[in-house]
Amino acid sequence: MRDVDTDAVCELDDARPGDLLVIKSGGRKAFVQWQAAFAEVAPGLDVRRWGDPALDPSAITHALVWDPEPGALARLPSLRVIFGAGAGVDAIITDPELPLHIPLVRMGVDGAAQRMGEYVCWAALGLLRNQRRLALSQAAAKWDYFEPEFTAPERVVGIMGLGVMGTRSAVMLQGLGFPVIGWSRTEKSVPGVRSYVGDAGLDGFLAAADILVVLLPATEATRGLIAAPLLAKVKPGTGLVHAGRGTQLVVDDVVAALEAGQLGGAVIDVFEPEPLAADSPLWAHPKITVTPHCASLPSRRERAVYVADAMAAHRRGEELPNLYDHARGY
Ligand code: NDP
Ligand code: OXD
Repeated sequence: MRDVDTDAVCELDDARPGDLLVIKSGGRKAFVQWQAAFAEVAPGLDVRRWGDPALDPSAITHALVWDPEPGALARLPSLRVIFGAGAGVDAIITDPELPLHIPLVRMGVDGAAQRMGEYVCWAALGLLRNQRRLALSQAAAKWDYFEPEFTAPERVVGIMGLGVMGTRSAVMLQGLGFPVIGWSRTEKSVPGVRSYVGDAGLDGFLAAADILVVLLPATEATRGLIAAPLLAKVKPGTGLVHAGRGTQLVVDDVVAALEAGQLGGAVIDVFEPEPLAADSPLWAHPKITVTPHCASLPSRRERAVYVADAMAAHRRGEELPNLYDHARGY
């Protein structure tokens, strides 16, 4: 990942005349913020709203999108690069007509990993100190004195997905005193973090963790992974922090595991579908903290710098950063 300087203004001298970026991320209000961010960091760039009726589709060279309508990207004949508005691009790659020959860049802003690390540390400490119980007691004006059972050095955090988000979270958790282990598809060497690999390493990993943190991408292999068979293998009372994707979680199984005490508590940021329905039982569950897919949301300005910087590098013939790999699925 590139270490983006968010104070930088991109080099515009080499802006290719005719570059035109369309944006579909966050709706109309957000578009105004995107426009302001690009006007500041890349004032030479023509930035338009996705679906602008005045726009000739053949003029569009770049697209920055979260969830384009299926087939829409395939109808842009001059498109050179697709930028995902987030690190996870599952709402883009599910398009059956996605033009596979066009590079798809995942958002790789440095501040995103920092924010995710903060969220994971907050959630792990919240589970350690039973934050949900404290919040419910406060709401009921109840002086519910209890002593936390463990300190951070006594709880092993197991991170599922030791990529950009997982690695930074591991380092930050270690800073709080948590021992950390990780599970990934290929072996990793993060200082102090034992690496468990693939199917063969999963059971040992699950048996060693006291708090599970899910930071996996949405792929066929990870769909429905956090379900009864996996939850049967964790230690009784394990904490769950889920910030990967909602498709990975079988909600009924998680609730059953919480009720049986197999899980001690959960902090969940991502759901399928989003937003989480108002009548979902998860909202009021006494062992679940719900957050609205806000674990890591870098500012539009940071993301505008990243995109403009990548566009400038591409024009100079350099490689695009953080490319989505269609074979791997992330
Ligand atoms: P990376 O691609 O950097 O890392 C993904 C990690 O998952 C890698 O370590 C990879 O292993 C591992 N992995 C993938 N598939 C498997 C598998 N089948 N079995 C075991 N390990 C697997 O992604 P990021 O860290 O940038 O982001 C991860 C995900 O986090 C995103 O896809 C998104 O879903 C979610 N996210 C959520 C946010 C939020 O606000 N809630 C914000 C940002 C991201 P290997 O390295 O060996 O290939
Ligand atoms: C995500 C993101 O992928 O916000 O969830 O980056």
